[in-house]
Amino acid sequence: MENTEQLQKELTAEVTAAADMKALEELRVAILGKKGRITEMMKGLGAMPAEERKEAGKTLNILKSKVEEALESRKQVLEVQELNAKLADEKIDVTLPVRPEKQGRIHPVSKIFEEVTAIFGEMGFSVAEGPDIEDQFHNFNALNMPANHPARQMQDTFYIPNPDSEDKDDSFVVRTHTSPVQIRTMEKQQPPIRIIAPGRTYRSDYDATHTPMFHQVEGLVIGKDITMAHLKGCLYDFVKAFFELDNIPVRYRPSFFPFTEPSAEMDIGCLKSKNELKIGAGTDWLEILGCGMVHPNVLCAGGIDPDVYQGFAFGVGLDRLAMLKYGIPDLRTFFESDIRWLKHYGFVPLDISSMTGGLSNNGGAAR
Ligand code: 2NM
Repeated sequence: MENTEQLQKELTAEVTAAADMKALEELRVAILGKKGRITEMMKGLGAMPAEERKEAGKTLNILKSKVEEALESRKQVLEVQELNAKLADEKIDVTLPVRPEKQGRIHPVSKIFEEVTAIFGEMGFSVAEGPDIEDQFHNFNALNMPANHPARQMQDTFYIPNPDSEDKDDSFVVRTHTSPVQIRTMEKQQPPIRIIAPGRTYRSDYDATHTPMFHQVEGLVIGKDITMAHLKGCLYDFVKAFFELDNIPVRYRPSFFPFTEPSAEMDIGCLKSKNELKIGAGTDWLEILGCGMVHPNVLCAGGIDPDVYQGFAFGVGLDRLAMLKYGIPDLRTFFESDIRWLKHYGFVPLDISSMTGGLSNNGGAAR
C-alpha cells in the first residue's frame, strides 16, 4: 500500500488549494467518489490477507476522515468568500438617482391636494388638521346639526361604538366632512382665522362618483368685517388659479347647509359635448363647491362671539376636482391601487406644484 501519511499531506494540500466550490467538488469526487482515489484503495482491501487488511483498513479510515475534514473546512472558507463576492457584486448605491422607468407616480388626488394647498397658501391660508375619528359634538352638534336633525340621517354616517358608553349619542363617527377641524380651530384660536382643512372623509356610498372614503378641502375665514363679497372674490380667484384660466364664468346658486346662512353653491361655465368637457367657456354649468357665511350657532359652538365676528366657509371635493381636471371617468378606480392606472394618470414626483413654478405641470404629466 502507498505511504498514507505522504498521501494525506498531498490530498490535504490539494483540497486547501481548491480555488472555488466547483474545483472543490471535483476534488471530492476524484478522492471519495465512486471511482475516487481513496474509494479504489478501499476496494483493494478485500484482496489482502486478513492480518494486513485490519491494519490497512484502520489506516485508510483515518486517511478518509482527515480528507473529509479538510474538504469541510475548505468548503466553509469558500462559502464565506463566495457570499462576500456576491454581496460586493450586488452592492447598490442608494444615493444614486432613481432610474426613470422605475420611478413611482404621484396619485392624482395628492397632486390636486398640492395644487389646492399652493393656491390657498399663496392667499395666506394655513393648513389645519384633525382626527379621522370624531365625537358627534365636533362632527354634528357644533355644526348646527343637533341629534335627530334630518341632515344627520342623510349623511350615511359610519358609527364607531364607544366602549365606555351604551348611549348612542356617545358613539364616535368617522368624520363625514372636515368641518370638525374648523370647530377645533375656533376652540383653540380667536380670530382672525384663515385656514383650509384638507383630508379624508367617510360616508357609506359607492358608485362611479362616490366612494366610502373620499377627500375634501374645507376653508374658513373669520374676522371683524368679513362679508359675502370676500367669499366671492376668494373663490373666484381660486377657480381661476386652479383651472389655469384668466377668465372663467361663475355663478352662485342659493342652497342650504345647516352650518352656513346664507348658503350657496358655486358653478363654473363649461361646454358639455358628447365625449368632452371644456371648462371656462360655453353655455353649460358645472357645480364646483358649496359655501356660505358661517351660522352664528356654529361660531358660538366654537367659542367665538357672533356679535363681534363673522366669516365665510366653503367645502370642495378633491376627488371630483381630480376627475374634472384630469379627465378620469370613474372614481372607484382611484382606490384600486392598479399600477397601470397610476402609470397612466399619475404624476412624476419632481414636478412640484407651486404658484410660481407652474401649477399642474401638464407637460410633466406621465402620459
Ligand atoms: C361646505 C359648504 C359650506 C363649512 C362650514 C364650516 C364651518 F365649520 F366653519 F362651519 N366648515 N365648512 C362648509 C360650508 C362646508 O361643504 C360643502
